[in-house]
Amino acid sequence: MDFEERLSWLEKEHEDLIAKKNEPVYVNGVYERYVNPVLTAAHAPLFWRYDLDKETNPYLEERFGIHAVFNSGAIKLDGKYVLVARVEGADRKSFFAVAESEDGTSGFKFRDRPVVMPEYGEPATNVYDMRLTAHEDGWIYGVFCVERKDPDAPAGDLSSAVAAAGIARTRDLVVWERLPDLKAPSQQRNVVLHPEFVDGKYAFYTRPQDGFIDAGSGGGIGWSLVPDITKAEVSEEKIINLRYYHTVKELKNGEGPAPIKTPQGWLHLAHGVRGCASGLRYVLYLYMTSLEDPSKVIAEPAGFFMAPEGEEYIGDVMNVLFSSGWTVDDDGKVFIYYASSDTRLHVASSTVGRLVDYCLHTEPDGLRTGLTVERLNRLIDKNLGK
Ligand code: BGC
Ligand code: BMA
Repeated sequence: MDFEERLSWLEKEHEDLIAKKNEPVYVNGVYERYVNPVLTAAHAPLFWRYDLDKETNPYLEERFGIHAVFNSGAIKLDGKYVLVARVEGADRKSFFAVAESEDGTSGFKFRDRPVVMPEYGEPATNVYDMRLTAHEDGWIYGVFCVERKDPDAPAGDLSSAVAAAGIARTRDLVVWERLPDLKAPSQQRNVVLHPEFVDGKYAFYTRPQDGFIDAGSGGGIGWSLVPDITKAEVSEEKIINLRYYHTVKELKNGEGPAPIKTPQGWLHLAHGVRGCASGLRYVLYLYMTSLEDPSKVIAEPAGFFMAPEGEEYIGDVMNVLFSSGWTVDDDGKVFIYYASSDTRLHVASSTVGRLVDYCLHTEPDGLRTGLTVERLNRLIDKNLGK
């Protein structure tokens, strides 16, 4: 293929990919997965990946490798479904890029340029997993993980890193004002801003951890009130959603996107991690907290809500589902944007009513097998009669 032929082939492939319709698959009544991913590396514009000048790139070779598009923040803005995706280059560095769609399940198209995130302090080695919160103060906040090399790592240790929560705010997802990183007594990942003031303060979901990977004594998802977001500091931190032995969140857990307010309570999507022979397994689970006290758990169904299936198992980091974004429409329709195996981004649909019903009417984990069998028998008794 000569330059022109190859270019029109590339353009056609890219257009077809973006124009692809998406269809829901009805299975368990709680949510529908859609058949096609909504964003992949191949969705990146050609002008991000190729030098399109025949003079300087006669073979039309890729000049900038895009490796993966995954964990995205999500928001409904001016009637559109807008994602702030984690885009990872072939060089393993990730950055943020905004993609928009009219219907929320197909046609996601990246804006021409990635987000230029201002630095705070020591420039970050990597940034990822932005959670968007439309706060009642009028700003849209993006809270994300900022990773820097551990300055205290012994010579030769090239993996030790320090994770902290970066905070930025915007009105349009174009211009970002970077605020100081969240000051905390421990490393932090999966920090999320609650959408409302609580006792007149900003409220953060935190995830204290002993080291860069280990949640260790961190206990679970934390909660911390912060009077001034321009000098955010975790002073008191209480654990509101704990990890337990022999559950889907034995090793680690973390808040997903900012919770959704419902008449019955705050609806939360989170991830749980357990260790197994093949490494870490990440699944998604739901829980609810009280409207009067958003730090008080009022419901948590047993086990996972979504776990990897089919091609979702396979990718750069296998056996991972991760979500940092969902949207709610005025009619209660919910789109859950979840990534599989740190490689691609998918969507599932549900409604606030169905998700709340799932939370309030699926029994909690009794934490031992005997109670699981009792729980199953209660359902069988109801269906078959005693
Ligand atoms: C990766 C993240 C991962 C974290 C902990 C980072 O370097 O970019 O995707 O969650 O390490 O494993
Ligand atoms: C993490 C997250 C994600 C990632 C996951 C699996 O700790 O913060 O970025 O999806 O690990 O690699």
